[in-house]
Amino acid sequence: MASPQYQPPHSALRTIGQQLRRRSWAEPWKIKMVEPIRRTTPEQREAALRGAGYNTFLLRAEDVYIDLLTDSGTSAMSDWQWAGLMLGDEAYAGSKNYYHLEDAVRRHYGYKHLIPTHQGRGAEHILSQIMIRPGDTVPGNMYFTTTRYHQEHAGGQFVDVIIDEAHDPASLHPFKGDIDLAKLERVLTTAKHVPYVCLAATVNMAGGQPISMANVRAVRGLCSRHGVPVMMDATRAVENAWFIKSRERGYSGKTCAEILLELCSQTDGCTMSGKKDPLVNIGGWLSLNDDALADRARNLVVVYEGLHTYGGMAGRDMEAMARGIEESVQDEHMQARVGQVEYLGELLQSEGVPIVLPIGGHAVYLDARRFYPKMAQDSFPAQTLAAELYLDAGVRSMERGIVSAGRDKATGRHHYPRLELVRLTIPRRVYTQAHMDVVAESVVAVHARAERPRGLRMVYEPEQLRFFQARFEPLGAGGPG
Ligand code: P71
Repeated sequence: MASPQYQPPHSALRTIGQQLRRRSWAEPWKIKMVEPIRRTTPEQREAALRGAGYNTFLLRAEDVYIDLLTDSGTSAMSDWQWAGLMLGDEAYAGSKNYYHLEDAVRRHYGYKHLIPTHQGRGAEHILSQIMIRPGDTVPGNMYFTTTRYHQEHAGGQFVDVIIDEAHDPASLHPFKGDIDLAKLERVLTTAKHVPYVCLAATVNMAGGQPISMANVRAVRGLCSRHGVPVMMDATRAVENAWFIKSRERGYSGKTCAEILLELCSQTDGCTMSGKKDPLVNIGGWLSLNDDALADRARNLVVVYEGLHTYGGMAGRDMEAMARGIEESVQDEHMQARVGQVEYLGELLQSEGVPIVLPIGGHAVYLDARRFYPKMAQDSFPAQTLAAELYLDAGVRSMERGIVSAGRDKATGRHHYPRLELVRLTIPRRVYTQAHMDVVAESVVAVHARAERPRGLRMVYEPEQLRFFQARFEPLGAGGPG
């Protein structure tokens, strides 16, 4: 566990007034069912980490105490969603649950066509296959691993057009997800062919940072002048809507649901991982407004996912997602969800832990470069930090740095991203404030002994999306383990 002299700072630091204000952020639910978790000993964690090749993806979940690997598919469903599971119609074709989902997507996201998929990357695959031709350029506000993979797999080349502030973990820009319009215009005027602009809301790899409505409108205007469609990665668009509501002039009086519809109205379609905002454990979809494109997507979905009225999901999964969408757009839910992430971030910030600012929507990102300023990037500082965190108290996090960035396809050399981060990702409706306090304690303890680890070397590297299965060994004495 964390060092004994450390005291959680929040009670001492917050005035009573601030604490009272916190009360209005209490979760709009109570807990009906619990899932036991267990603490482990340092020896057990050391053995588990060694067995996992110092890669948190390769740990057994039962060896983890507090699991902040991802917010993907880890949400707790409501009783209304669980009741919906019992109403699953498992007909092969035309299940009523598909129509419920279609209705929920149309009402809250506003797109005309719904093509269900097993999860987000299924939608990315189909969108990339129907729109990208070899030699195309696809601009986007920072890459995401699976998104870029499918764009490249279809023969396209991803170009990052996010504002420079997004690459600076200390910049306080309120909308670090924004697209740099000059960068985008340059791509639109010089590239041979741009099939669409990929617009993520929020931007995961930048730290869960939102894009502003003003920027989305400007991107829309620019793309329309060039005749290029805009496709949104809407995986966390409701969280993005919450940030627009709380930060952008003119939006405080609108609901998240209204803002979400406005956001989507500026785009021509979306890919969606239902495992995030929509509060389910599996599922996704592709939405399109164009009839002909939607037909092509439906032709492909039957090859890779399943019939166009289930796309890899069971009827019950679609019902749970339709209901999850309804719950996810409620302001009270979003306030508690983003508020919990902010709570953890503020605890860490008050203890001088280097994190990405502003605090993001789904996670707090630790800045591994500032944890380990002397460690070379090819000794994998963020991977090392994730390993150290697991060793300290059994908290599982995810590397989002050089390992995730992979290698340049042409040169075979590592991509060297400016951001070398570890993500503490908060599942929705799963952990309490006390869990967040324990996590903060552990991070502070690891930060206090930051001079110890020497880094890691990669001893096994998979060809695709290497971060999932790569294995490491500690470098020299004092490394993790
Ligand atoms: C996350 C995930 C899940 C993940 C994916 C790849 C590596 C590690 C973890 C998935 C996303 C996402 C965005 C913005 C598309 C997907 C793919 N995120 N866009 O953050 O965040 O969706 O997992 O349902 O296929 O842990 P999928």
